[in-house]
Formats: sequence, structure tokens, C-alpha cells
Amino acid sequence: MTQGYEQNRLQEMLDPVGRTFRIPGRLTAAEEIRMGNINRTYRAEYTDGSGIVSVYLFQCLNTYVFKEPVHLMENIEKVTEHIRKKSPGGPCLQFLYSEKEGIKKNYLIRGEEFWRVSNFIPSVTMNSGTDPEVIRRAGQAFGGFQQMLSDFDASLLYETIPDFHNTEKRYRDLKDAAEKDTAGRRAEALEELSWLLQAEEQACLLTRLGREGALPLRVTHNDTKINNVLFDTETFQPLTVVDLDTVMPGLTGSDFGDAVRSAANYTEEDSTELSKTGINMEIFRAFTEGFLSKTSETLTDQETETLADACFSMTVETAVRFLEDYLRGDVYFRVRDGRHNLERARCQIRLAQDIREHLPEMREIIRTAKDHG
Ligand code: GN1
Ligand code: MG
Repeated sequence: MTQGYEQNRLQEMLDPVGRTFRIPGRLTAAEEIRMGNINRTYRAEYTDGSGIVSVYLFQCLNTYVFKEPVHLMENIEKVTEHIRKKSPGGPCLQFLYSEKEGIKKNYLIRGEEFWRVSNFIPSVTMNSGTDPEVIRRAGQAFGGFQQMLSDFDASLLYETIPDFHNTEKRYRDLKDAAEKDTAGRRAEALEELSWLLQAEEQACLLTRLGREGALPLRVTHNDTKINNVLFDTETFQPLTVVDLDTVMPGLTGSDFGDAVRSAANYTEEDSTELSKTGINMEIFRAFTEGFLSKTSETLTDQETETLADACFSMTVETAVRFLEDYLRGDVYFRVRDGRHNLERARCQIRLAQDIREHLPEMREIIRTAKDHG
């Protein structure tokens, strides 16, 4: 495919969306941002009559994953408004509105597609293998995010994906997928299945404690992959936390564990170099100190004591989800090829094994950080 052809295709797709949101000027450049495993994201440049360029972020939501996108957008509107009040002047995603016959909407439904458009925040994102100081700031950003939402009324939020971090339910789904074996892939995944099954009880600890009421329900982000923090391109200071599609009532440990799983792995989450995969304790320490510097005063003892276990839970849960999707024939996550979900699952299993060996050391780091937080 030539570049010109690709440009035309993107512009033809985005132009009518931009017009609905009454973006001034002409669409002069567009590119897909290949980040995120669920939605499709594009960067679009508009040029006005005097040559001034403005940049926007277009997203086409995955409505297989998000069944009620209108409710999801209502959630985001409420949450971003709350955050804007708490940190006025800080950069924040702001969605554009269309207006038809007096009705304002921050989305556009076009055939099967669900679109939204926001301002584009010039920034960089991090993956694993980043400088610990930058990761410490990411910990502060996610901890601060949770802190800002601590007085947000959870009953105002629609549950965009029910049971999202219910590890027990994730296991039931995995077993169902393995039993049905619709894609005929089970034989390829026997070793992974058997490892995950022996880890089940330990992995479900967080969910069980939540279910029993031993851990408080808070308003959490629920998708704290490290690349969901935007950093300033020069100073590497965090600008804002993005990807608010799954902000829902949840457990602190889910946010902490998911962030550790993505930031403190020596490799990317889908690496096939499994001998290198494992938990980088220097990064873990930095993230923990950053996160607890913002949250330690509000966390209960039980929450703090289970943060290390939460890293194990979230890593295993992610492996369970990748393997389930592999067995179902790649219906949920975007994949590079037919092995991708299996490779992702293997990498998360390897990381979980390494986390299990480091749990005592991780607990000690959390204790020390809490005392100094
Ligand atoms: C998905 O699209 P992205 O990368 O933000 C997924 C997360 C997983 C992650 C694994 C709504 O997030 O839960 O941890 O992939 N988001 C959803 O890479 O399922
Ligand atoms: Mg996401």
C-alpha cells in the first residue's frame, strides 16, 4: 500500500467525523496511532485559513468490548469534570460535542461505528524498561488519580465492563473456553492451562477479599498500563492519566498490580524472549514509592498488606484473559497473528512465576515505602 493511498483512506474515513464535530479548517494529515489492544486511535491535523495547525485525537470504540458506549462517555464526562475541578489548569482530555437540533453529544454513531474526538495532548508514553525516576512519577500519577477520585460518588458511574477484574469470573471463562475449544487450539495450550489452574487459588486472593468485604471498593482506573500516563516530551513530568473507559468501582490493588505488571517487567508484555522476562525490582521499588506517596494515608492496612499479592493476581488474570482469547480464536484483543495471544499469555505466566518468587521482598519494599510515605 502506498503512503498516498493510506493518507487518502484515513482522510476519507475521518473527514465526515470531524465535520460532525464542527472542527474548523481542513483535514490536512492523519495517522493511526498503534497503541492499545482494543480501540482504534488516530491523530488528525487540521489547518485553518491562516495556516494554523490544530491536532485532534479520533477514536473508534470497540463496541464488542464496550457494549454501552453512550454510558461509557457519560462516565468519562463526569470523571474528567471532577478532575478538572480538582486540578484546574492541568492538561486534561476534553471531548468535542456535536449539536443537532439542540441536542449535544460527545460521540457520533455512524453505521456500526462509534466515534469520539478529543484534543490531542503533545506527549510521550513509556513502556517497560524505563528510567526508575520516570516510573516513580507514573506511580505518583496513578496514585494521585485515585486520590482525586476518592470523593467521587461511585453510584454515579455505570459499570462499563461488569466483572472486569473479577479473577474468579475470568477463570470460569477460561475453563469454559477450554472446554468448548471452538478454535481447536486447546492442544497447543495444555501446559499454560495447567500452570494457570494450579495458580488459581492464590491468583483469586484479591477478588475473594473484595467479595468478602475485607477490601474497600473505591473508584479506580482499572487499566493502569504504564502507557496510559502521558509525559511531557522534554521534562518527562506526568501530564495526565488517559484511557478512562474502565473507570469504575474497583480495588486499589487492581490498579497497583496492573501498573506493576506492565511497568516493572524486563520485557514487553508479549515478548517471546522468556528468559529475559521477570520483575525488575528497582522499577518495582520506584513505582511503589511513587504510588504510596499519594495513597498511603488513605489505604487500609489490609489493602497495603495485599498490594504485592495484587501484582501476582493481576499478572495471572491478564494471562488468563489472553489465553481465553487465544482459545476463542482472538475475538477480544487486537492481534498481530494467530500466535499473539498465546505468546502474551506465556509472557505473563513467566512474569507471574518470577513475581511469586519475589513476593517476600516486594512486601518488604511496600512496608518500608508505607512507613516513609
Ligand atoms: C487492554 O487497550 P489497552 O492496551 O489499553 C485491556 C486491558 C489489558 C491490556 C493488556 C478494556 O488495554 O485490560 O490489561 O489490553 N483493556 C480492556 O495489554 O480490556
Ligand atoms: Mg484501554
